[in-house]
Amino acid sequence: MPLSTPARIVSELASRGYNAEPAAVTRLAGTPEPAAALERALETMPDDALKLSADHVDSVLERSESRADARQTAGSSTKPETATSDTEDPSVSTGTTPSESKDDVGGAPVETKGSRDVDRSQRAIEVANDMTGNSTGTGEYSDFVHVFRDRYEKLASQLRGRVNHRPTDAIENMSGGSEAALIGMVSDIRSTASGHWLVELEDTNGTFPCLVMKDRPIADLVQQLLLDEVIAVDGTLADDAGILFVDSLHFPDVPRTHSPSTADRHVQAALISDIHVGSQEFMADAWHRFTDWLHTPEAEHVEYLLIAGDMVEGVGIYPEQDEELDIIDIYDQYEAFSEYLKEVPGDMEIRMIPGNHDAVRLAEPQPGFDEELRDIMSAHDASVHSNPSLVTVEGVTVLMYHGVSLDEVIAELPDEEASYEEPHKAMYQLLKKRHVAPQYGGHTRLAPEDRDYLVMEAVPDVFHTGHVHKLGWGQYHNVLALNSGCWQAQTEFQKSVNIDPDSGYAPILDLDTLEMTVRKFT
Ligand code: D5M
Ligand code: FE
Ligand code: ZN
Repeated sequence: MPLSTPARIVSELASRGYNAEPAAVTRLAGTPEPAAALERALETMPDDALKLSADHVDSVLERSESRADARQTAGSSTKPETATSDTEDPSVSTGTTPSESKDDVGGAPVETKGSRDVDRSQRAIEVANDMTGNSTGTGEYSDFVHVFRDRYEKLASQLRGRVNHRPTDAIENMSGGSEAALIGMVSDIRSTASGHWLVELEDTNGTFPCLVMKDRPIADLVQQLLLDEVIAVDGTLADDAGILFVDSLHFPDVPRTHSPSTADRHVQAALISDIHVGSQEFMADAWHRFTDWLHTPEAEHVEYLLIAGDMVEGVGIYPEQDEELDIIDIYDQYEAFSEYLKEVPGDMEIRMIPGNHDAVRLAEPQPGFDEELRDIMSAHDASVHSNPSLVTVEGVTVLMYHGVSLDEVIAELPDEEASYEEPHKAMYQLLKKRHVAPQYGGHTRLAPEDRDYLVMEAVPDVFHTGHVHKLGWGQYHNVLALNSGCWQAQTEFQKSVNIDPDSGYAPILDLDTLEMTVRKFT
């Protein structure tokens, strides 16, 4: 049996009575000859090991790599493709640690301003999924039913090709012991007295209980589940057909074949967020250095500025926030923000979305600002779209989302899947679930609209978030996930919970190659 896919590897291991860490499976799937690698891994597995670990697979692959190297007489070494997908290091040029080019243009002479030589006629920008001005929801129960149904339909259509599913009510009438698959929204996750997982799935016809045995490799996938996300499962019905024993579990996910689009010319975009003007911790000096740099010839290809929310500090966002306010009136904060925006070269195209500190409703999707605020910020002619929005810049589709759900993903999932230190990994989870804020009822508030604007219907080329004030980026199935840091120094709250923000960085994206560099302005 060719072991080309992780699912096959998992079932091969299971048929021989082995468990494996998911990362071990992805490593094996990424080798040129997974079947041989699997054999070697099992042969050399320590007798007392209960589970095939990624480390063990790595050691096996390294041994075969050094053998391959020894055989090689010349040429570059052929590093086996051990790392794949979820655990992959970013393939962007600069790796996970930003290549910090310390800015040296602080106090750049004013005459550098206007030195940019740009041809605006080549620009192209399109926006989709912007619900500003189209809010229809009234928050009635029926609206929630409607929006969840839309979520289900959209995500189920992405899963349909992968399982031969039946609606829950049809499964109830199937005979015991038969194979069955269903697609549903996760409505409950519980562990049973014996440590197995009971996952209840809901579709438009009803709910059905699904049991994931604790000793199956897919049990690890249960740790990655969030309530209200849509998944597919495949398995065997119990004798009384009252429960499904799950053999495989599928996420809507981004296809590995996704091939990102790029711009036709050398042009760049700065992707930032969380400016927090109005806070005592807003780093005005770093901002001045950034905008001064934008006026230099070195930055002449940076023609776009995308801001993923929290333009101002806002008022009444968190308890005792007012003690750290520099500007106490929300409109004054936007007036000040508008002044800071004017420092950005006038020829740059600016697109922004609101965040949880901005003066729009908190529930997502958040519409772009109202007329009054747009008016205040009109000096630079910046456009505001809803949170989230799909902004396509010269062919490159950037999904802009502020990122409030990241707090929840980080709180709920195991550290290796999502942490504040590696915020991009939490973003991978959202890409896998094809939804920017799957779990309803926690931090993330949801405003029901006529459809679920938070579903990722299209696969973006770049996923841009902020909110957690940490800088991190990486590639997930060829999608560049970037969380862009902030322009606010550590607040009292962050001090109290040990959050060390990444402040004053500007990630710069080459739209023609999708390579990223990060510039530091502190
Ligand atoms: O969020 C910045 C980050 O800090 C984000 O991860 C939430 C967290 N944060 C900040 N202040 C608080 C309080 N008071 N309670 C809980 N979590 C908090 P931002 O949206 O910029 O405030
Ligand atoms: Fe913020
Ligand atoms: Zn925020």
